[in-house]
Amino acid sequence: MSQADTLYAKPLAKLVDFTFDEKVANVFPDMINRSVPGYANIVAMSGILSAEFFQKNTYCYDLGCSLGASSLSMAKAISEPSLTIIAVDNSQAMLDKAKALLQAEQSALKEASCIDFICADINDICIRNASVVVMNFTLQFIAPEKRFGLLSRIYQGMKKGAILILSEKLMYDKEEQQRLLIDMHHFFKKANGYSALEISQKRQTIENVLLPETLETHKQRLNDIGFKQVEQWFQCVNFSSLIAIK
Ligand code: GEK
Repeated sequence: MSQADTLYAKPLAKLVDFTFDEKVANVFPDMINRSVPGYANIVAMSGILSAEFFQKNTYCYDLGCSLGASSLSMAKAISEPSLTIIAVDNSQAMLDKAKALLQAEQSALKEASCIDFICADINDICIRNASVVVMNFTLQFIAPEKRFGLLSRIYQGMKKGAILILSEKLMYDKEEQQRLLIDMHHFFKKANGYSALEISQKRQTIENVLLPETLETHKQRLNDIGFKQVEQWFQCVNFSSLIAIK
């Protein structure tokens, strides 16, 4: 049901900014697995960590859920009958595809029945009574000036001892470090079958939309907001994941 990502395989007359539309939703699993080093590890670990930190009678959130991979990982890992996972995305195309994939995968349907898919901007939703908040590769698409406010609202909605799993593409202040890590990311994409044209066209369409920050910026902001402990637990090339405990 999910197709190979060939969206940038042919020369495009006009390169428009990347959006999470139906065309992207149709190829998304292939696109993210071939583009994000370590993606599968992060999704799997999101489930493992959520099972350990989940508190009874609280909610789990998956912010920028796309096709629900992280939600499903949590749903499979947390064995709690009262579990509700609130999975939010502002792309209706993504949510339609997420539901269609779950319908097709009958084996996952029962586990996924605890997932409430909500179409909304994560800047506008109320986060409450949360023991697990997962934000895998979504903050990077939020306007930088809104990031502190959004993370503060998430923090306010979390229980004591709750966790935020924050996964992001990183950038580096030092030019030579930045250049090497970008090159290494492109080597990864090339090894996964993307042509030089595909890599170049995708880079041009996404560079105004996906705005990465440094590891230090992420850690400092989470500390400033008040998280008790902030740890980087994973990095593969320039893609990383942090855990922040309230
Ligand atoms: C996964 N977490 O598979 N409000 C809600 N959703 C948003 C917003 C917003 N303001 N901005 C972007 N999105 C997923 C992968 S993809 C990462 C996350 C990527 C959504 C957007 O529609 C898309 O589905 C998702 O965030 C980012 O574990 O494609 O690199």
